[in-house]
Amino acid sequence: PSSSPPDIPEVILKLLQLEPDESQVKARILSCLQQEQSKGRHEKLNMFGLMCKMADQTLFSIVEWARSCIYFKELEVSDQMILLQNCWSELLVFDHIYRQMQHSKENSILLVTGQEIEVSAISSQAGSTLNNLILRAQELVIFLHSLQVDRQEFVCLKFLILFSLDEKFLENHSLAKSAQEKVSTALLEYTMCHYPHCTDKYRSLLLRLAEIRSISMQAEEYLYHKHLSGEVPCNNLLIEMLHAKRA
Ligand code: DR9
Repeated sequence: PSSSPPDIPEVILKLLQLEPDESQVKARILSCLQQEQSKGRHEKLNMFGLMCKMADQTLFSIVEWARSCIYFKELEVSDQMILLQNCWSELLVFDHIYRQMQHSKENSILLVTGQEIEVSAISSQAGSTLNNLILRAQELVIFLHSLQVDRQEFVCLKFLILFSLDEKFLENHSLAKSAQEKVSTALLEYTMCHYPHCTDKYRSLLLRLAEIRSISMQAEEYLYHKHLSGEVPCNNLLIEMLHAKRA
């Protein structure tokens, strides 16, 4: 019937199904952080250390999502590693940004744990690099809000970030290439069909990926600096990923 909403491409429906349940992720990470806090007194983490653990656990969830992801799960583990090493920090930044879009408050940020932090509190406690990072992310959130990015588009962008590396760096060129093409085409189709008044939405969305990349590079630099000054707790997946990239 003409009143039913236009179809969503099959591949986007598959990606939507693979989305982890935010409340489950939140519960898992909260209990993980609580365990951390109940350890012996001298092992207790400060605020920064806890935030690192939180980001670390968020990254575990992202890796788990990727491993279940269409196309990605068909790759050899070696290709999977190459893709994840390329984009892990972008996926973290993107996850942060999408959470802020749902939170929809300009003056505070929402953490995966459900904790809300006032931007003014960050301005007073954080140094210039971290402040700048948070502000750049907030600006991107405002822009994406104005573009009215929806969940369908969000899952496509996340997938395109995962496959953003040139296929020449992978064993399985053809799979990576067809994965990129399939989802780009679906995203283009979807935006044209559902936002016909917003003619350039597809291009505007893809152009923002460069800003996410740039924010994630600055975040890696910040984290590496914190690591060198001994502030990041040990056994940290974030630091392992940083080293893998630099190796
Ligand atoms: C590598 C890619 C990682 C991207 C991770 C994106 C998800 C991170 C989610 C949220 C970030 C939470 C920020 C909370 C701020 C808590 C309150 C605060 O301001 O604490 C200050 C404290 C120390 O600040 P500082 O490092 O600037 O040092 C100040 C100096 O001592 C005096 O000049 O900062 C923190 O506790 C920050 C914890 C962040 C740990 C997470 C590691 C992730 C790495 C980079 C985060 C960049 C955020 C990017 C946002 C898009």
